[in-house]
Amino acid sequence: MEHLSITDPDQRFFPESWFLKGEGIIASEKRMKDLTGIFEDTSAALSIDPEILVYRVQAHLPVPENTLGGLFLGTTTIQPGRVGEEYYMTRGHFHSKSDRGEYYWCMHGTGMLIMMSADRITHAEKMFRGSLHYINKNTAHRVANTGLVPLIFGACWPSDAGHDYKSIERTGFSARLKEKNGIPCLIESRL
Ligand code: M6P
Ligand code: ZN
Repeated sequence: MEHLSITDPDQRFFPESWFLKGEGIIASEKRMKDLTGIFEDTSAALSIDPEILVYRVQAHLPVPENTLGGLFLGTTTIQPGRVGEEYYMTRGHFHSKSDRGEYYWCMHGTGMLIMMSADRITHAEKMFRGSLHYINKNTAHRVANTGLVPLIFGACWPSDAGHDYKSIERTGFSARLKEKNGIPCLIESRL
């Protein structure tokens, strides 16, 4: 970068779709076949087309993973849908460096941010266009789309946080978000 130079940004987003474009942006998709074991109702999961798209993530990674002092930014779009009584949702994770926090904010649709502390206390925050969420360190986090349109949320997290999916694969969240009588409710997980 030259002294006194004025340049265009290397990245941008499109406010209508929150699509990210530019250098250093990666994209990934999770289809039903990638989410084996995430939903409680395994027979309902098996009855859904394995190629169905559940969510898509775009992220701007300006520095290598694990860099101390950098930030990553992502947008996640979760399709509307259910597997049995559970809503389409992200896998959910703790951070590998468990003392790193994260911000989420909702840009489109409605949903629920489900958070579980290290001592397995689970609660949820409602997500709607304009909702802002601070995820504390040592807290597992996942998002469910409870509405009928795609849920789009932004995320910003430290570049050295990492993703710990193993803990969730082993013991899950202590509660699941299920639709009961048309209303999203947190229900104690079966062991
Ligand atoms: C947000 C961020 C990402 C995460 C994504 C999907 O964009 O928290 O780090 O990868 O949501 O969540 P998960 O990886 O738990 O499926
Ligand atoms: Zn995270």
